[in-house]
Amino acid sequence: MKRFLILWCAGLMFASCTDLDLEDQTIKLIELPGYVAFANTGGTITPIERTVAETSTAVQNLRIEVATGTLSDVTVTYSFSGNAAFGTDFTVTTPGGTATAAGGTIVIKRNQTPAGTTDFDFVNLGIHAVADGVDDGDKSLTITLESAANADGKTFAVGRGAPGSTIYLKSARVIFTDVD
Ligand SMILES: [Ca+2]
Ligand SMILES: [Ca+2]
Repeated sequence: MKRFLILWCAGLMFASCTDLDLEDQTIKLIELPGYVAFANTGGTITPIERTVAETSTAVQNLRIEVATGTLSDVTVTYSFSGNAAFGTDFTVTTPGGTATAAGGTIVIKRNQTPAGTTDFDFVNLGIHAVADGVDDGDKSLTITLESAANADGKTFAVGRGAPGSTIYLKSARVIFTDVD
């Protein structure tokens, strides 16, 4: 009987020692309220604006970031507007996402943290100018962040600012100057 009791106690200790599931111990992992926005590196202008010759081969990388970081990948939905035509005046690189003439999606992977920071996760939306050989005038493209949610179902505000006040860094504008 004594041996049985010792074994029973040992079993109980084993069970409690291996119960390291944080949720069961009423410790909940939650994410801080966050937002997804364009990074405004080195400037104060909002919306971000870039001007590029339509013959330029330099990729315009527009950084989209989650300033608070994220516990899972964030899918960001964006739209295009303006008179620059997708495929004719520009193309885009959207890691993990899609692109059509109306816009698409791009994915901010978890743990894409720039050097010197601790919480940021980000992705670059690459804008490529297209040389068309046609006198078509300057063209304007506005990329607007529409919504964002991570793989855990958490939604993020788009743009920076309190609801009801000015929302910053929700859109970016690229001007393609005609060279023909
Ligand atoms: Ca053009
Ligand atoms: Ca042209």
